[in-house]
Amino acid sequence: MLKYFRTKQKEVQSEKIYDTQCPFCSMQCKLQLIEQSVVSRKQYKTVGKENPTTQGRLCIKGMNAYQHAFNRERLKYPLLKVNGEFVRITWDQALEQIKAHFTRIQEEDGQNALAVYGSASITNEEAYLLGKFARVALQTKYIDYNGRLCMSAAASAASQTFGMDRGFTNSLSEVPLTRCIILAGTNIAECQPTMMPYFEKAKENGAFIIAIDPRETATTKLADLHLKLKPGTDAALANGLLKVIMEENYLDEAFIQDRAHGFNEVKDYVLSLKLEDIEKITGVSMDQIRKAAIIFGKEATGMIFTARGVEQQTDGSAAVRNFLNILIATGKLGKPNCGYGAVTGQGNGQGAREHGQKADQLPGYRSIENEEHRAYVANVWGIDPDELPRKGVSAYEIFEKINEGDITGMFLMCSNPVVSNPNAAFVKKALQKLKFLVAVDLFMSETAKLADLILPTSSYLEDEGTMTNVEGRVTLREASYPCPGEVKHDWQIIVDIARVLGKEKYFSFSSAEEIFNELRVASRGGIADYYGITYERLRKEGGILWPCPDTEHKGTVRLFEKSFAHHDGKAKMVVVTNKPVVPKEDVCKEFPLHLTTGRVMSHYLTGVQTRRSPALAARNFESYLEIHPTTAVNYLIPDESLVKVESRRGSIIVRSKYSETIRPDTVFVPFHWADSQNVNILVGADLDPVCRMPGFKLSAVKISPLN
Ligand SMILES: Nc1nc2c(c(=O)[nH]1)N[C@H]1C(S)=C(S)[C@@H](COP(=O)(O)OP(=O)(O)OC[C@H]3O[C@@H](n4cnc5c(=O)[nH]c(N)nc54)[C@H](O)[C@@H]3O)O[C@H]1N2
Ligand SMILES: Nc1nc2c(c(=O)[nH]1)N[C@H]1C(S)=C(S)[C@@H](COP(=O)(O)OP(=O)(O)OC[C@H]3O[C@@H](n4cnc5c(=O)[nH]c(N)nc54)[C@H](O)[C@@H]3O)O[C@H]1N2
Ligand code: SF4
Ligand SMILES: [Mo]
Repeated sequence: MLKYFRTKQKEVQSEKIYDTQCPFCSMQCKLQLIEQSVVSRKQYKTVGKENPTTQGRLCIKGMNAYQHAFNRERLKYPLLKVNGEFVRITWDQALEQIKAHFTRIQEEDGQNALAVYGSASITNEEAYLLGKFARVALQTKYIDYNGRLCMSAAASAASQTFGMDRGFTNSLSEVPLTRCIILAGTNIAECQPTMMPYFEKAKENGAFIIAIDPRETATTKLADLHLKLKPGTDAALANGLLKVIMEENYLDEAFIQDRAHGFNEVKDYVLSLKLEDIEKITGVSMDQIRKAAIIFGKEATGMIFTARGVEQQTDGSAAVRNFLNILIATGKLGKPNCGYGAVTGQGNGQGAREHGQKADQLPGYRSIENEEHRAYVANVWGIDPDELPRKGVSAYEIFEKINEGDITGMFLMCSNPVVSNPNAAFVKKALQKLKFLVAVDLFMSETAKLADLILPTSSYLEDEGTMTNVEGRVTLREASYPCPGEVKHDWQIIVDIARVLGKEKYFSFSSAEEIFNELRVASRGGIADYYGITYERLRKEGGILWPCPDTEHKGTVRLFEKSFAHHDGKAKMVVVTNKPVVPKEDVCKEFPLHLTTGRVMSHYLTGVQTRRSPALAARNFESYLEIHPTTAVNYLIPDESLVKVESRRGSIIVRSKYSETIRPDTVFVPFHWADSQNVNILVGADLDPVCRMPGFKLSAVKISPLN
């Protein structure tokens, strides 16, 4: 053994350590990549690093994230499509192509014929710069980003109810101390695994946990009570909970009186409902609804967490608001161990929704339709407010505009919309109509394949910048690994394009930190105020919770202790009816089953990265249909066999996977696979009327065995 150890050590000729953060979810676990040179090759190890949010923990995705970053398929040079084939070109040629095509498109089809499609997986600096690029360099109103498909329902609900949207009102450190927790449509165990210990601790401390999910998951297993609702009925279920809370008088009258508007209207509506009807709508028994409501109402402290199960619905924003109604009615906000958490998804799902990638938004969570906000940002940018475009349309609607011929060119950064958007076959067709599509990616994704020009970019190992994590904590992702080939950082690419378009003076940045310093000023005085945060402080303090208005300010741990963020300081309750404004696709004779979609632990989003990580890909190498055995037998579908799943939009083929714990009227397919396994071919194009979120979590389908 000793001998073996010695030889092993001898083999390692040198070792380098690189600090960074995991590229995947909103936990933003800090990690170190250890690169060892051995005789003939390099070997890698990943270790977690202490930080206030994840305390050095990592999940399997973080541990294996180096595998895709070093994958041979990483794009290393700009690629231009010539006669249907991609050929390598230089950066100068690529920039010339962009200049020629973007200029021609805007001359031929108008200023707004160019669209920008961004992402919440890029840094704050890049998200900020991309928004500025659309408005100042391209002067187009059409910009939106993949966070529209992710955080828009929770964001609009919190903005409307509280007057501001920071995903968590409290820091995670309070979770273990709360007495009752509702986990609604969130699968933390698979999607934010390093957050689980906070909930496990709460349970150890005696908290009662209620999970709301149509399936049993590793998360619902932690719960004391699992409300296995019919997909898409969360708003009605929340009405049921509210009704019991009101009837059993667990209301915090003083809090309602002092801190909120709209209670009486909510009360009148909720008391007019019958619990029997809610049982019918949701499929959750009256006993269970009562039990959940009474425990949540009775306990002195409580927290509610929602994620995409509740939010990715055509009434997602209303459903979230109804859960917020419960918190207000019971006074469980603005005090220790009480609060709300929208469990943010992507690595920078929080920061990327604050600094101007959204169609209607300017940096610091300012509004592009507010004259004061326009004037402030225009001044920071050194332009006339009248030059700032007005608001554009949401992510999916951009593809509708392309289809209609209003948009003819696109700059796409860090997203794979032909796999991630609803009505995927339509999205693919629309993209093929573009005169010029530029995709900036690490890999030849399914969408990059459709591009005219692909620009290679750097990964989390190489690209430094800030990321705002699930708590609203701004963190500095150090990154110093050398870029492969001719790869450039996303921010450098934006700066270079702005230069060839003659807008150099607005984009004269030579480091991420310089961009951040401008972002600080642009966000100053806004809702998401980052002014007091500096790289130096982030290095020293390990992360700062916004708002942080000046450099002496410690950051804000708990929100709404004295007042909410609306002008009068009060929260706004709202009546959420059992019947949504946009009717949902219901099951019928032809399409008799509810389909819902989501994630598995080992893959990330459209899988472009994790399908290229051998250790992760090996855990789930293909998609599947989770189905109750009784349902499967009805449709003559054996376990582990190929199934055709069809909706009104199209069909896919996936393998069956029996599960005794899913609702028999519901099937589940993850969305990490493309082509014939792309579940978004089945999902419809209806959007939430308020926030324009698609209904990813509910479609009507039929299934048949593939003989
Ligand atoms: N492993 C992994 N982790 C990830 C990601 C990933 O792709 N893979 N993605 C990251 C991103 S961007 C995001 S947004 C988050 C997403 O994190 P989550 O929202 O937690 O993940 P999902 O699996 O989409 O959905 C959560 C749960 O909602 C349930 N659900 C489905 N329909 C309904 C419904 O109508 N009502 C209710 N109450 N529940 C329902 C599903 O069964 C599922 O268990 O995860 C982040 N973390
Ligand atoms: N059916 C269904 N569909 C869904 C969902 C669902 O639950 N069900 N969830 C939705 C949600 S919550 C989300 S967040 C979306 C996400 O969906 P997408 O926006 O498509 O996200 P990704 O699959 O992460 O695509 C990111 C692309 O950018 C590349 N990339 C990675 N890092 C970088 C970088 O630093 N810079 C650049 N330029 N490129 C990079 C990756 O290789 C990949 O090709 O999907 C949505 N779609
Ligand atoms: S995927 Fe999320 S929980 Fe896992 S290591 Fe990465 S950031 Fe941490
Ligand atoms: Mo997401």
